Amino acid sequence: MKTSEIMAKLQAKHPGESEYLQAVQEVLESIEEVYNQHPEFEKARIIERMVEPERIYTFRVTWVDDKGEIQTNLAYRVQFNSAIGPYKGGLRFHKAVTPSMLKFLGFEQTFKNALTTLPMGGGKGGSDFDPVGKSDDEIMRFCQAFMLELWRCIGPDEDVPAGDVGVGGREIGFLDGMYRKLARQYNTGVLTGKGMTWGGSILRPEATGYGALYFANLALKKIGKSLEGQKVSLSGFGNVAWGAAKKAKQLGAKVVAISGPDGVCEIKDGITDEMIDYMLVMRSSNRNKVEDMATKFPGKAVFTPGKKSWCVPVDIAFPSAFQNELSKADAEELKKNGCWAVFEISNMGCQADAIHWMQHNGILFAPGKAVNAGGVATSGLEMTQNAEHISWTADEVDRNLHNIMAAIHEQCVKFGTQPDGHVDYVKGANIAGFMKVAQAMLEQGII
Ligand code: 2IT
Repeated sequence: MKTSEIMAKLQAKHPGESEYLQAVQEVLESIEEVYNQHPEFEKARIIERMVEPERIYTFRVTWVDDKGEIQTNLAYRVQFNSAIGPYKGGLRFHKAVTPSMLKFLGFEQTFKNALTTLPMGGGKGGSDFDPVGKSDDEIMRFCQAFMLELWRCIGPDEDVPAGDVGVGGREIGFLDGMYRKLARQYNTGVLTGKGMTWGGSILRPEATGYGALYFANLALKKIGKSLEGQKVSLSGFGNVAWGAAKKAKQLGAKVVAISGPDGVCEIKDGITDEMIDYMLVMRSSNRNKVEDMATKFPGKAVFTPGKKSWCVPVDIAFPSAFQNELSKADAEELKKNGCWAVFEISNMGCQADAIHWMQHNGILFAPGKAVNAGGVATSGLEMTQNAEHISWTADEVDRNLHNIMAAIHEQCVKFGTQPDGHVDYVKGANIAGFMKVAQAMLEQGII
């Protein structure tokens, strides 16, 4: 297998699908050498099969806005790979959603889910519905109309969606409510991220951020450091950044920046618990403006329009908002200001040349599919609790999450340790995830 040859064919077949092609390229580059040591993979054409989704549903969602006007959106569910379990992965509601974006996310999800140690295949879905400026009623009507189509494509042992950008607890509530009504199934666990009184797992809202900080702590421990006393920046102010801020603070780090599409908020003295709570209010307002933090906490949070978190001097940066949010120029600025580690919590948060640059310029870098896997792992734990008809305690969930993040870190070390002893976390995560999915596909024959 040659990455360049496979990529040339994919580019011709899927022109313009830039995010999808970027995600595939990153994985193929990492695994090429290992793949070529396994002629049985090549014989079964594993790569050619693995890079294409098993199935994509495309559907129209029509709903009525508060003015009584009829709106039409496009929606999708990409069922990427079921070799190791039912399709599992979030739903993204964002105006820029395209099949390319969901294919990249479904592809990444497949390897991420493999890393969690749990039996989950990869999937992703969503819509070009833009939640910004919508009322709660509009969000409910959209979610209901979306589920009217989606419900026939999913099932607790078939495909289990969850949240992603633009889909949090409120949206999962509306989606699950409609699913229950249509399917007449009330303990199905067909969605994860549910409310605590109706089948949700305690700590699922926090899990992506908590898991990321556990992972970072393990990677730092390996090089004789810790999070204690480090200055860190996050991007965005959504569910992921919220959980990361909470755990970073608990572990003794100082969060000095969060951001939004409108700019960055610098918090020189470190984020407080009140500010962390306020992130939730900001998200549920649907305004999508980080400036609101500065308005609420004048003098403590200072807003600069049009800037990203990466201009604030820190020790460690945690991209936690959206794909390709950190460019090579951002990486250079971070380094110039003293940053020495970047843990990607967003999916494909760093551009390809930024990753290459960081790896060659002494910045410790770990990719989203390892760092952010605690979210979907805890979704897996929610599925287990639903299947057992039981709710675990916070301690139990947290212990499991911690063990899973440690197992993911161990796999990265096993597959990513280089001859000079340093760990290439990109290679480690990609090879570990790939080997598991490839082996399963091989054993299941040509299907
Ligand atoms: O990117 C992700 O891993 C998620 N959005 C969470 C998926 C899930 O099924 O919990």
